[in-house]
Amino acid sequence: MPAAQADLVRRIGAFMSSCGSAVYGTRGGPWQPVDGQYGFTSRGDTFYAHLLPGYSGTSFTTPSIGDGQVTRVFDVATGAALSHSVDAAGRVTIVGIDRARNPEDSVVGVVLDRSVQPNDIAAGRTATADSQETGKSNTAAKAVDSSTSTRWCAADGRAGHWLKVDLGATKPITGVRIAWELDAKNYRYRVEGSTDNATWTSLSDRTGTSSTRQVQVLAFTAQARYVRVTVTGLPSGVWASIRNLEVYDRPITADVEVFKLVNRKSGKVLDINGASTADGAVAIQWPDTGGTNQRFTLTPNPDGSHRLVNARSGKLLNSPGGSAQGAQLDQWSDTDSDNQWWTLVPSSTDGYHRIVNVRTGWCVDVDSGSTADGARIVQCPGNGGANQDWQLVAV
Ligand SMILES: [Ca+2]
Repeated sequence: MPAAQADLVRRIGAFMSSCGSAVYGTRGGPWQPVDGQYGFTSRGDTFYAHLLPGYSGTSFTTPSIGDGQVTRVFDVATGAALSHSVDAAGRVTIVGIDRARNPEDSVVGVVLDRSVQPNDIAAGRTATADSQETGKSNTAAKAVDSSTSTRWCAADGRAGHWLKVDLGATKPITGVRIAWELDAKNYRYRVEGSTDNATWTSLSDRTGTSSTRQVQVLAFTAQARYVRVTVTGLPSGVWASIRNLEVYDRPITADVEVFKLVNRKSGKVLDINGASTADGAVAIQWPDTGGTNQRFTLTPNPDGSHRLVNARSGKLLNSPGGSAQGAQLDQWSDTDSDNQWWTLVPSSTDGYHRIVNVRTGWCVDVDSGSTADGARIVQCPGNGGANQDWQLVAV
């Protein structure tokens, strides 16, 4: 159980007698909690949404459950059924939640028609690669054998090599988990999908990542039979080598990396002002305090752009709808709109990116190149300035 989930559980007292089934024998997930607002646990075919005092209201919408179907939604304390609806993206909205009975943790149970925790649908399938280190038996098949003690490795240390798995049929897929051979190395890569092994669609572009995590989880939505990982960049002396390539057909435990966004000009980080959780709270720069209002996860979109999700509020970095050049950026609830989608474009300075809005094409910019605490984060056309260069630092 992740630390944030464990902390949530520790805060729970008397309610255990009525809601213990939502904690005992469960695991954290399938999604990341949002600080002080809500978290999730799951067991078997049921997941539990825990609404905390920092979350207001009697309705709640979950992240997407993929192609799972809801069979029942209930108040865990009473067992009473709750009304719900599921939108086209698979998000479940539950209404009429009793927040008064257990205000420290109001728990809702959602039963699916299948187990909540997904299976790795690449396991045991046919894997191939353009190159493999056969002399050491580091073949492509070793990447889909469900063992992290074995691995695929290319036959030389060059970039450009790829690994591909055939899932046997076209399926809805929701993400991959890649375990690289080595920890603390910056593997750069691209994940693509295909239904015919001929035409490929980008599912996640990590060609500019600065992450050095050994295990990386990428979430997306696609239909694919073939999934291919192409290694596009390697540190000196490191070879393209994957211990496991796992593919999922349902939402996966969002063991997603958390980043801070460091400005090249000021050295300060992108911050949601006042650690607010409200829609419309503005973005500023501030010295790194380690606060979760300065931390973001990146949720990939099908077009290769990302949503930047604030770790404190769960809301998205947002170009206010219809706003002009120079307008200040803010956070807003996810509206599934491209003014909340951002493309990471490698900067001319190695290790930095411009963060470009999909709707406007304007960049995330520290107003007037200020280095002051509290300077506004605005949107401006790209000009190559250091105040538009951001380093994504995994924390
Ligand atoms: Ca393996």
